[in-house]
Amino acid sequence: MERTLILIKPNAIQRGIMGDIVTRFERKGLRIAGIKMMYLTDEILAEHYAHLVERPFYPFLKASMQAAPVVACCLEGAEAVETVRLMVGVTNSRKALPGTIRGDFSMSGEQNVVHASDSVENAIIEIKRFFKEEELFDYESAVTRFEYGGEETAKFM
Ligand code: IDP
Ligand code: MG
Repeated sequence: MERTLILIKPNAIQRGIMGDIVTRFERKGLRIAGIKMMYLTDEILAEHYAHLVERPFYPFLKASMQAAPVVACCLEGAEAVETVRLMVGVTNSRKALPGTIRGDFSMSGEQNVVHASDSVENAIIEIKRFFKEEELFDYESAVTRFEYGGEETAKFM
């Protein structure tokens, strides 16, 4: 099954909506393979946002990502990367559709509550960046057969 990486950002931790965000993914039927709280170092942030380090807003982004711990979460499900990106919504929360996490919980393009991997290749890299092998759990979900149809089980599991 496909895995993706979520970071619940410091702004969400401060605002006390961490549980609401985790609940959305649980309700959707994504299995939590790993979850932990951590501070982001300069090094891990520069690696994670390598595509943005030269941008003028990077110092603001860096400060906002180090203002409190983040909660890193590895989610698993059929086509999890694409599904989670759809649930999260577009980068600028003001443009994110109602019903998405950013659309429902944020007014900001920077303080946009959550990070989600943007491709299957990046998800693999990002999961390795934030989790050790022993921090990811392969337990059996008791309700998988009620969450997916037979055809999907054959295709994705
Ligand atoms: P994404 O989080 O939707 O994948 P990216 O372009 O990868 O968007 O940007 C990473 C993060 O950098 C965003 O979630 C947001 O917090 C911040 N960011 C992106 N563009 C801007 C901007 O133009 N101004 C301020 N912050 C930005
Ligand atoms: Mg991104």
